[in-house]
Amino acid sequence: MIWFNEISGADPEVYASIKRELDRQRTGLEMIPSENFTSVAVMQAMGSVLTNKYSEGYPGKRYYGGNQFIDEIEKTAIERAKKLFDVPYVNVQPYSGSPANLAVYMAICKPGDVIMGQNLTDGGHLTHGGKMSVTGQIFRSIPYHVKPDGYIDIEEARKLAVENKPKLIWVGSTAYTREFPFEEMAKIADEVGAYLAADIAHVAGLVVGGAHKSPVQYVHVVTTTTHKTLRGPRGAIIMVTEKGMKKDPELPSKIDKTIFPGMQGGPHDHTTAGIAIALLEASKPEFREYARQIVANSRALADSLKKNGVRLVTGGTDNHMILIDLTQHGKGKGVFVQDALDAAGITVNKNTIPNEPASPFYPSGIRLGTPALTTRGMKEPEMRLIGGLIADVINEVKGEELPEDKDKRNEVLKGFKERIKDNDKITEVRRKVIELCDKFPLYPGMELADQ
Ligand code: DSN
Repeated sequence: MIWFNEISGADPEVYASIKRELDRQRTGLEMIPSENFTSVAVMQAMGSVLTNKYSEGYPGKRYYGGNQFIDEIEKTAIERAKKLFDVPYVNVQPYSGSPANLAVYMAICKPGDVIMGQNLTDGGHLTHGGKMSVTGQIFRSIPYHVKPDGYIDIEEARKLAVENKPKLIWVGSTAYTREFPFEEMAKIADEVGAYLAADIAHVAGLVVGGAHKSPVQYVHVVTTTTHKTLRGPRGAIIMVTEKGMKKDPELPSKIDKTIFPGMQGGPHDHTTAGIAIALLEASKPEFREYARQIVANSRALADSLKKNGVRLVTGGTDNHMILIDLTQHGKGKGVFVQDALDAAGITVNKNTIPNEPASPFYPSGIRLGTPALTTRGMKEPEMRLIGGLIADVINEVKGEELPEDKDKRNEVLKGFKERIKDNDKITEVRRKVIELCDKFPLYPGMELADQ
């Protein structure tokens, strides 16, 4: 069956790009830990007539007419999320993770209030009070850090909380490879009377699949994106727990009002349908097996990298993610390794590491993970092979140096990108990557038209 054939006729230029992107996804190893491959059912919901509708408001309370079927879909998504995460209140309308988190702030805090979150270069997310984010500008952000071993410094977090009396504390982050300490952070939040919000965007699929502890009994609010380990469309959910309801019974209505009319207009109903489908998929026994395999793959990959001489932050992983520390080869090497892996068809992202010796733009780490490869059906033997390939690429480029001078730096990086494409080792790894990908076809029935 020819897919997206209408686009081919209507806009050959965009069609050609979609085709090239599908080919890139099929012939490469997608290892950005926040990415995944949705089911075709989720994708079809995203391309359905639901994209045509406006439905400001909530089920039964819409501003526009014609929303009877949109109401059905949104109620289904809400009920499924309540059941799957075991929470009494859910809002499925946030456009994505950043607006979801901002809505939590606006429902709970006033500008100038003290908030706490994991420091950005220690793995925290921009929206947890990062200085470049409005959340670090509207609120007085006190970041907590990780210890030299890479684990969250609970003692420091407690001390900072006692000293600064935050209104809101975030637990959960974007580049942390160990279980989130929900229970320990709850003790701190309860001690100082703060709200505790868990951002489980990265591990939501592991939580519902039983492969990561759930935050629900410990925190007041939970946010998550829906497109990472949860494997749905790009969107987000905000939840209030029983503990949150007890702290403030008005919290659900405050969050609803903050999302609409406070921050957003009409919800993206096609996304809501995709979220509903993804939640149904995530409630199946196969999804539990998927979640278990993501972590098993991550551990196998971590072991293989270590055996091949690669150093990891915290020395390993409890979840879907691994953070490579490249500082044994010098500082700021992440950009070279990312570009070389890209040329070999292995997609990862450069990332800061705790105590980053370089800069967030030219960091010294690589963040990678296994959710998308696990969706493709890869298991431990493939992870062992991939660990070796990544180590080969790192060894090939570890001697590259980043000049201090900005202009020289751009020139060197441009030259490197060109040069690395023809490197024999990279070409050999690229060939092996294609061979491996051929054994695990992605969207096998999805043919695109010749142009
Ligand atoms: N961009 C997401 C990630 O990659 O973790 C977070 O916003």
